[in-house]
Amino acid sequence: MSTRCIFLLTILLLTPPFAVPAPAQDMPSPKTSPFADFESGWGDWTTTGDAFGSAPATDALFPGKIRGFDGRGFLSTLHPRKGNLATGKAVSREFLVEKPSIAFRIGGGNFPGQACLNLVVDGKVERSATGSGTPTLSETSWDVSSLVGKKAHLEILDNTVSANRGYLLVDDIRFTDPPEPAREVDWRAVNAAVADNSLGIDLAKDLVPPGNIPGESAYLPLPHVRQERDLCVPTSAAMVLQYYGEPMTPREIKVLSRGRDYDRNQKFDDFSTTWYADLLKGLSRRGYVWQDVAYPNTKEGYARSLGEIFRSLDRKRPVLIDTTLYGGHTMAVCGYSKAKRLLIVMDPNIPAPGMRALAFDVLPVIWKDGWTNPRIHPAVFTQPRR
Ligand SMILES: [Ca+2]
Ligand SMILES: [Ca+2]
Repeated sequence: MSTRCIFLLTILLLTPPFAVPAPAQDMPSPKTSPFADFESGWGDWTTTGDAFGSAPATDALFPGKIRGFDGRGFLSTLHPRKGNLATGKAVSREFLVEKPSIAFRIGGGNFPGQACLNLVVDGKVERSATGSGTPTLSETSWDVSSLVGKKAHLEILDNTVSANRGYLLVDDIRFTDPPEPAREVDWRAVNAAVADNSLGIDLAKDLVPPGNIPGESAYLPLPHVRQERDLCVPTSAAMVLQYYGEPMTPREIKVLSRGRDYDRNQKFDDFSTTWYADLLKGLSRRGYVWQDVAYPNTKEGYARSLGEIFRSLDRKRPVLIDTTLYGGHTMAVCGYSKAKRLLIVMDPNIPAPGMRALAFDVLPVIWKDGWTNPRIHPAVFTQPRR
């Protein structure tokens, strides 16, 4: 079990049973004014140095590697050829601080003062933020209530040439009132409730697997594999591949996702998180064409995603979903029942038989990319080797 899992279980043990929070789409959203989304050129921003192209970056920069931005465009100081060695500065127009909070998404290196987003008032840096050492942007905000009424500008600096994530990623800067609620608190409540089985049902005890009736219900008998540390993605994939008749271990799949072939004689110590893009690229080397899909975290997006999962299961094809369980967890969907209004999933982080049932009403609360982008429902649609 990972440190993250232990941390969340500690919270669970200390916490009374939760009421289930409302799905994200029903929560009141704070009043916000978008300031910079980097969707259409640089706009009012002035850029200097060699870190910036003629327009903000898109996923085409390093396909699948950078996650957590909003829309298509985002600011990146990671250069397509010079990489970490590029440096530069982007400066916004001046604005009046009118709302008590500035929210944004930020990622990249953790180099305070060297690679950072700064709020500058009267020539002085009043607030500053960095990435946390990962290529994923996450939600952050500043309380600027003490600066309301002042003129300010933002600057995004990269003076570092470090090989260890010497770059910064920024997107979706908003002025907001009141400060946005910390989303993580809701995730923990949901994680705890799911781990407590007040949302999930232990299928082995309570539920008879439904029959395969297209459009109504399905159940695919995936073998259960227990994960090591943070290997939930390769382990979920291993369960699906075993179901398809290709026994591959999670370690083999993890190494494949790193672009290498597994060698039993080499020491294995890579228990890091696996990105879907890397998984798909690795498995494609073995002839598997799996598809990574992100549905909008809206009522319409959720309805569409459920319909597509039903169709995939009707065709005997399991689906992987990324959830906020345990702080970020992938499981394999192997069944559904419209009559009982639930999906059946194989959870690699609980003992065999490892099945959970997730109610349709609860699923959208936990089916999110909790690390980088809670606005999407991420899924991988699998299929047998071609
Ligand atoms: Ca954007
Ligand atoms: Ca740099």
